[in-house]
Amino acid sequence: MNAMNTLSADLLRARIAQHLTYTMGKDKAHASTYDWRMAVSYTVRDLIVDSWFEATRKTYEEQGKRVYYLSMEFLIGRILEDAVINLGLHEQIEEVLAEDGMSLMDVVENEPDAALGNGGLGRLAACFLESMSTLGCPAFGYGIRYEHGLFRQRFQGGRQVETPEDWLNQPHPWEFERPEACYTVPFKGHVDTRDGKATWHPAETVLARAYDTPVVGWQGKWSNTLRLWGAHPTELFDLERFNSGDHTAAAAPEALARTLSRVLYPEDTTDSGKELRLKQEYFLTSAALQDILRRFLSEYDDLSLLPQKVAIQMNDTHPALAGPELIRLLVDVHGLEWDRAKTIAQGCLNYTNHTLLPEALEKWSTWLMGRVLPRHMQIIERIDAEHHAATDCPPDLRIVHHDQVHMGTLAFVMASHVNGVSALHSDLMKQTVFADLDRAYPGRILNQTNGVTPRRWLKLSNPALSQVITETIGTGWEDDLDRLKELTEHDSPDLRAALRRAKRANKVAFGNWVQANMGLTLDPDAMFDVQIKRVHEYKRQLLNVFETIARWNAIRKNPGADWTPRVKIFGGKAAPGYFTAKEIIRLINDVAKVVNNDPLTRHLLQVVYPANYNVSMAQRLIPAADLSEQISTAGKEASGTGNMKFTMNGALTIGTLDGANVEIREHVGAENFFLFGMTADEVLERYRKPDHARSAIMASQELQDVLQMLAEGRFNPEEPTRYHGLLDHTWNHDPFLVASDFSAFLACQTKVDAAYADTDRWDGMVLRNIAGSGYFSSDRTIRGYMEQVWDAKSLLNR
Ligand code: TH1
Repeated sequence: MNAMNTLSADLLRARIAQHLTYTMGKDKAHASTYDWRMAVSYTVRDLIVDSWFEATRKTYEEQGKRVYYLSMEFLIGRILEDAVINLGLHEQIEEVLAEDGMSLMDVVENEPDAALGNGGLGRLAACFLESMSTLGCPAFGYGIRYEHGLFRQRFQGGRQVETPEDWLNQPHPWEFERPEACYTVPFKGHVDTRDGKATWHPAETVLARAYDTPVVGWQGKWSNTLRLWGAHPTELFDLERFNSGDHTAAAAPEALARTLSRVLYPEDTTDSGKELRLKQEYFLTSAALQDILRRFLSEYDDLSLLPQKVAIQMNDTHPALAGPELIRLLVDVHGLEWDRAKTIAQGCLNYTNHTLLPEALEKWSTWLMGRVLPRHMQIIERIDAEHHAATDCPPDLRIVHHDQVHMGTLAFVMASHVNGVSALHSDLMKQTVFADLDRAYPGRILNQTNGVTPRRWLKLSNPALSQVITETIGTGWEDDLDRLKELTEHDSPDLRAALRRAKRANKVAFGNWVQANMGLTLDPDAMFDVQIKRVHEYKRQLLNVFETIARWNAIRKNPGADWTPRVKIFGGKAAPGYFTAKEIIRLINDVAKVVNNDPLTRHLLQVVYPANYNVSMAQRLIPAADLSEQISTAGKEASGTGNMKFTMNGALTIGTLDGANVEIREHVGAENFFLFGMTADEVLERYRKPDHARSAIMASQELQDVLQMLAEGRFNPEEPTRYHGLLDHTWNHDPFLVASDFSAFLACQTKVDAAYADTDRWDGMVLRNIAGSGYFSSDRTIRGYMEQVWDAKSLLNR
């Protein structure tokens, strides 16, 4: 039973009033939404603290193994609403606020999103933290407290414009600053070696200070900690320089240090190779490992026990310096022998790979690594020499070759377990990029298919559907999502109608939001066809916008035909330096402008692209979606996690056999999934045809028409040549096979139209998608990691 349910509205009322008066210094007559939000946040936070202490106490008492999730990104979004849902306080707080004319929704929406991540990888880390708390797995998330999260996106004349994000510009009620948890992180300088002992004399140092946020699990039974590191100067301020009048120079050390935790790098799935990024990665890794060792040594004195008590997960290669750093701390600081230190480090470390795209595999020049981290460069060379000696690997399998340090190889060699994020992706790891390493270290690669937390992505974001589910199968599905299977046993016209009503209510709500924010009126009975994700060529938003243009052409040719009305909805940001992705954004906006103003078609086709897609927008949009576009080139999307959220929320998928789509299709049934396009094998085959793009274009009149319209500047008469570069790219390169999959995509979309027009058939498919989505709960994923990767035990109910 949820302990918090016994909390009376009286108690909450008193505590909120207390915080409003004494923490915020406001009386009700003058309190703003912000003041109320802070008062409610402090009240809810207070309720989490007890379970947080209790979890720490239990972990010490049971001497449990702790899991440390190291990630450069945690895309958590809003915190208050999540805590309120997990504590089951929604109704009570709603009631209390209503007495003062406030709504919980307004209060919740006053909170800025914590956007400390780019996309799937960062959001996965946030879902994992929540699931680890729900499951009572003792864990810490370690990340960076970026002052500025992912940039804000605006459209100016259809073009993406980036402005800084500013979430810390106001007090952040969820964090506890820990001035005592503070570590020195060294950089640069030189290494002296005497009698075989290395001493690093760094030229720069920065302080890493901890900021803790409690992460509460479902029903408040357990809370873990997200510990984010902020960078501070080791010497505050040069008073001598200040007194002599050089005020700017006096503040230089402070400015230098702060840049380390100033901004999140906005590259998703690409590698930028900048010195500041390397320093950020080391800053996180070193602070985390010093903290882990300090905590371990406060409880145990034998460092050989470390692998029994500590599991460290490297979220992609970004924290892959954890290998060399742990060896450095064990050898240089704690005086262990090299062999023993390396064995201990390997026993603690694990590595998750999230992409096989060559441009995303991190590499650092030996020159940069040697300059920024001279001691680590030595350690990496020795790990590499031993790896070479043990496996007799060819030169390109070495960690260091062609004057570059290959972080994927380093992470692989230093890990106990290496995992991919979907069944297909893990297989491809073994067959392609990591084939030789898999042979050299057999059994190291395993699979853990991603998942998402059903608390945020169903219970919180889709109350209408959640209510239908609870009315049908009872409560308890929230932390046992396989129970959604029971929905099929209750299949009936009534249940299908209830699902339909819930979806329609969500579509109306989203339509109202679009109306208020963009001035567009949407038809809630049209099919809401949604593609939301980072804009990247491999995700093929271009394929979707080409289909949109072809659809517009087809409707105009025969406006009286029996069309299924559609609203095509796009959302997503492009990396600021990614030229082609930004061109695609502009094209979508240009097409939207023309199509939405066509009186002949606008009741049948609308294109909507709200700016600044983020976690909160996803929470509005996914519950309102009928169709989920998961159309990446097969073999390129490691998993996808948005695809899982849509399935859970009763949207049907049109998708390729890529990433986790493969498993979604298996779980919901092939007949309830719109499959199209080449398989990963066929993609490889197709790339071997030198004229793959041109021959595919010549085979499709519809595609030729689309390209011809772009050539003529049909959507941008003010500058008709605008998309000539994109056209040339499509005709002559088409690196992600948009043309080769176009006809199959068009044909499949026709099937989607027919299915949507048959309401009862569609509703039956929706039911089977929701019922089959239980596997994609991140609770299942975390159980997999606990059993197969971390060997960690739940401490709940012990
Ligand atoms: C994403 C993958 O592209 C996606 O398929 C997967 O579902 C998600 O990770 C979670 O596993 C990645 N995001 C990044 C971000 C960076 C570098 C590589 C990847 S892969 C910065």
